[in-house]
Amino acid sequence: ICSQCRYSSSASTSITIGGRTEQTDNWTNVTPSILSSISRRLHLQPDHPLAITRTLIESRFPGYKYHNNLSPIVTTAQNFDSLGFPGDHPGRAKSDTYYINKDTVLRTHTSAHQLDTFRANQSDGYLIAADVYRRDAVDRSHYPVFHQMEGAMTWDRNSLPSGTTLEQHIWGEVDKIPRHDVKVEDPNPSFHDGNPLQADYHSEGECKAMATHLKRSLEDVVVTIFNAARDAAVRSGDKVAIRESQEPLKIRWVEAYFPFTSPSWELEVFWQGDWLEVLGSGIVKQSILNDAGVPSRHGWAFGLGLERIAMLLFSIPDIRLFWSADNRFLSQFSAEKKGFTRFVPFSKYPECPKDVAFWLPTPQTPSSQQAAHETSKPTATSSASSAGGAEATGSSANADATPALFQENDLMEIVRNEAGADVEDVRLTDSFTHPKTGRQSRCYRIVYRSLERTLTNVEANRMHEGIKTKLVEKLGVEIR
Ligand code: FA5
Ligand code: MG
Repeated sequence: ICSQCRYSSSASTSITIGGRTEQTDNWTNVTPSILSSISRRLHLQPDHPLAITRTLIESRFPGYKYHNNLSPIVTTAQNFDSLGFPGDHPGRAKSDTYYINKDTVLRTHTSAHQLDTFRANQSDGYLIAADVYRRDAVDRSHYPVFHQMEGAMTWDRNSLPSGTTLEQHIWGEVDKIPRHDVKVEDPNPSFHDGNPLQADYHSEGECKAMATHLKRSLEDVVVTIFNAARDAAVRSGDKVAIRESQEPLKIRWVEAYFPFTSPSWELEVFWQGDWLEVLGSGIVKQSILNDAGVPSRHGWAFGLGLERIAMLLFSIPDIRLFWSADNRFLSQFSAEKKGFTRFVPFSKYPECPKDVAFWLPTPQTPSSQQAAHETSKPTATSSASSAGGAEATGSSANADATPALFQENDLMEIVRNEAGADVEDVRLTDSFTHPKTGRQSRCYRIVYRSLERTLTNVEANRMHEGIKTKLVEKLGVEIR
């Protein structure tokens, strides 16, 4: 039984989380370690890098209302239906989302609160910072719990300053956003058939004005973060860091798709030689504002990954570090410090890679399939599979013709349960089908490395054996 949440995986039919009791059923797939993250509230710990990042972003949206205390336990209606996710969207699958029961999930994104926040109609603009939960890959930029900041701005067509149209009013607001001398690529048309204007509700001019207000607001955030990171590099005196920080900032808008915005875009930043996606955004679907009882409001929304931004800002190399209770990590950050500091890695402990190869269970009878994976789902493709809408999950064993009964995320979950933060990376290294028997084989490389100490080979072996045992027990694979 987990002391944090009084969760017992065996006979119990309910879970108590923070004083709230929820029934469990055959959809339940939350684990004690996931539930124990709920009480951490990293984005609210004053000197934590995620809280410092949150505060910096909030400072670029003066006058917005900030919500930082919303419960992560939401209904499937809030997380999916209210946002127009179709019933068969892969993000709803048990392999991607943590279910408490059939109707209750740990939010997979802060957009779960959009409808309620619009309905409360307390302000034109709002920000929501919160922990979100996704069954996902294991590597240095993915963790099953991370933090998002949602932002939205809407304007009420019925209460504009007299004598101005909605379009004129928004362009006036655009002029108030600080402009920066930075290279922004934005090659796509504002809208087109694949990413259409909501022509029943907005004119082209209104859509362009809202889109420009959205893009300028977020460019301002990214530039602010980069300037802070640059100052930190200079202050650190580290020559390599200083040289890297002098590279001109490059950002670009790429087209995206979300069920709850149209048109939609993602913002990417060129960082350490590659384009890094930092947020998704778009013009709010009018159906949501109508359902929220504010049909005369129109506007935009975005959702960004706070860890991604904090990793840029502080040069934090591994997402697991945010969860560290080690003082060598925590003591490096302070909300009081004037300016930001670069993270100085306290040590790099040796890695310990180990492979596990196995045969996938052969799809025989429907009942054996049922045992391995209780709900069938459309096989996730590597893009558009995540619960938020569009974050690609990278190399996924499910992208090929793998039978639905082996879900790569189930393996990831077993690794996390057995080895927790001592695993840095899990990667598919080999995959083949036996020419005669047709059986499918997979080989994964699991890299064990603690951020806080040197793991002994005996310890790594123990974790590895534990993982193998659970793979056989829970997924029905046969170790090769
Ligand atoms: C969403 O979650 C949408 N709700 C964003 C949105 C809001 C769009 C409002 C439109 C309007 P996405 O799944 O792409 O989208 O996630 C948003 C951001 O969260 C990503 O750009 C990335 O920065 C971050 N993110 C996604 N998955 C992870 C992860 N596993 N670990 C860390 N950060 C992640
Ligand atoms: Mg995305």
